[in-house]
Amino acid sequence: MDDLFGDMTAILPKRQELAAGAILLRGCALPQEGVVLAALQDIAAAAPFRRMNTPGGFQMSVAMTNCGDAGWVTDRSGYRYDANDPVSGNPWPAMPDVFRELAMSAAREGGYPDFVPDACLINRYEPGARMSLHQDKDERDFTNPIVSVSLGLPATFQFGGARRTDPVERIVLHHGDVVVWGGPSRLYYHGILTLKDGEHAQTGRARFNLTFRKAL
Ligand code: MD3
Ligand code: FE
Repeated sequence: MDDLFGDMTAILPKRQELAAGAILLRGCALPQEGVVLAALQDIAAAAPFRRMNTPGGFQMSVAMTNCGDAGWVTDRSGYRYDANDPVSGNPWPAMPDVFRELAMSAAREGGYPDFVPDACLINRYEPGARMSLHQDKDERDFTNPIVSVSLGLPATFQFGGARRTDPVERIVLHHGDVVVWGGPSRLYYHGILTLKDGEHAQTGRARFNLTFRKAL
């Protein structure tokens, strides 16, 4: 029995609590990397990555697309979730089963067995791209966690607390890492430092981040 338990712990992903309610599952997405990246290509063919404009009139350095029942968009009029891609006017591509299953299994692992995402925001970082410190507050119900999946080049993730002025910590997120952001951490300020140049075997000169949300 001891041996069996020893073997099981060897295949279980390492988990680490980054902040109150934020669980890092290192390498959790690695078994699905191939199917996830293939599904991502199909989504990007139907709803190409684009650099959106902020209400303040800046163009984001991160390129984005979405899948699911709703997609996060920003333009001069503000931030919102929309059922349709504003570029094509078509509904966002459906969320692939492998995406939903990955997010739900990570959420369950993180203590959220009832999480069912309806939206997946997909970020593409090329070298030089960054995301400044912000909160995610455009969803209806903050009791639902957000599940984030990192793919490709590593990036330094920065997270603070519930106030913009709270001290920040940094952690490098690698290909296959998954973080479940629930509890108090759901409303913590966070961002991504400028992506360094590099080459990743699966994604080339890019990092992709999928964030699964219950938006509606
Ligand atoms: C903590 N994305 O899309 S993922 C975002 O790597 C976003 O692209 C970053 O911030 C990225 O909004 C960070 C980790 C993450 C995502 C959502 C969070 C951390 C979070 C929501 C609340 C608290
Ligand atoms: Fe965010």
